[in-house]
Amino acid sequence: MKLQLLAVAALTLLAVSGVEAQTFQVDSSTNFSLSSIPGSPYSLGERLDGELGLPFDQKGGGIDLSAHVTAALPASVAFDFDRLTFTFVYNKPATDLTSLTWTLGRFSVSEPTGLILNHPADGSKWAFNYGNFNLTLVTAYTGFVLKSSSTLDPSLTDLNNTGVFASPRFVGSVEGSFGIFDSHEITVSALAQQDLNNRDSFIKEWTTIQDSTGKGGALDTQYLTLKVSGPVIDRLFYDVFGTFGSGNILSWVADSASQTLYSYSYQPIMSYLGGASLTYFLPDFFSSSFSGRFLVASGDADWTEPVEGNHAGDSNMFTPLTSTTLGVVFSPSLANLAYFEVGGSAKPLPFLPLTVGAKALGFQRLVAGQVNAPGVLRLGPQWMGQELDFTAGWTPFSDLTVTGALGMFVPTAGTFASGSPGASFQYALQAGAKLSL
Ligand SMILES: [Ca+2]
Repeated sequence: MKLQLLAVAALTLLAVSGVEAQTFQVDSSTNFSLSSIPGSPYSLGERLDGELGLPFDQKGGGIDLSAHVTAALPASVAFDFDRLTFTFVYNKPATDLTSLTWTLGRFSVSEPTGLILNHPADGSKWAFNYGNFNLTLVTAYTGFVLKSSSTLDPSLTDLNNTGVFASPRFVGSVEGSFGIFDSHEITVSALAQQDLNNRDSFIKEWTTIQDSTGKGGALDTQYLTLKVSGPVIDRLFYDVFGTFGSGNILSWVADSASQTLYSYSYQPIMSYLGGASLTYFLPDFFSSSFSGRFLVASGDADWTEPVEGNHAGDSNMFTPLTSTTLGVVFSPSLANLAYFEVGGSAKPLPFLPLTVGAKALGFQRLVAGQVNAPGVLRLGPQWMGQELDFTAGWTPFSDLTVTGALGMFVPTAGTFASGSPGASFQYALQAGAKLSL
């Protein structure tokens, strides 16, 4: 499929070259990080991002291509397309319809929160613009993305995937957004994903002996999200959302008909994710901004493992499809978690293109039980710890940005095994440079 797309791209390139101005851009990013155990002790990476844009017309139609090559220590090299799309724009195709945009190829699939799914996939996207109302339909497949550039990790099958390609999942979404009271926006989204991994690789339902080889089950999930955002007063903006998560998950649950009194069966998922944020901009005071954010992801006290751990009844653990970075050091999955964040950023010197920021973070389990973060004990305290993060970004030239981040995490006693490295203090240091070539 990729070869065919490339052939079509090459032909179209010949056909349209000269019609509109094409764009070409290459960025080089170098990143270094150093952190205490249980993170990875150090990493050094170089990434080249290439972008090519070939417009068909002045309405926004055209070919968009972006691809990356990465080389990193500890040793790894990878290449993949992040985006390869053909976009067709039709203005006023019907009465009331301002424009219709059809995108075909590889693009990033996401949802209104950006916290549940953020992943490249191949498929098609229809965007209907009715002026004050926008409707987007997406159908896409993740199984042509290379494993090296995939962050899909909701199931044991995904985590243990040693193949060349990412876990094959079919993703479908419908999203509608409209404006009310001038500047507020309401977004409603329904997202569903179907696990297309080989059924033979799963543990068979009603198996009565617990698996010890790392196998799992099919994980199909759906997410219904309502999000509202807009201004509270001048320069103060809010954002509130709620997601209901459903689906089916293979669970090791009590079964009186089983000789072992337990067996595997698929149980329904009933979960939620909620969030709210406030951001206040003070452009006259060192170009500063201040923000607070709260996220809450449902948990399930009977889960025995961090992934596919349901042990009784429904699964109430929220199950995101891709992971989200919270703290520079500590970044548990959005499952059984209450997350608090306050911070601010400013340009301290008016004559210097330097932005500095600081954030205080707090992490709490919602219910006593399993969370999904390396090394965190299932029976540890509810309040897992707090973190302080400092960031800096400096743009000495328009095509060079230098960034730095330092994070310090103080776990509550008992969150990690007593005496283990990082049980009382963890840190991470990151430095990066991005150059547009
Ligand atoms: Ca349960």
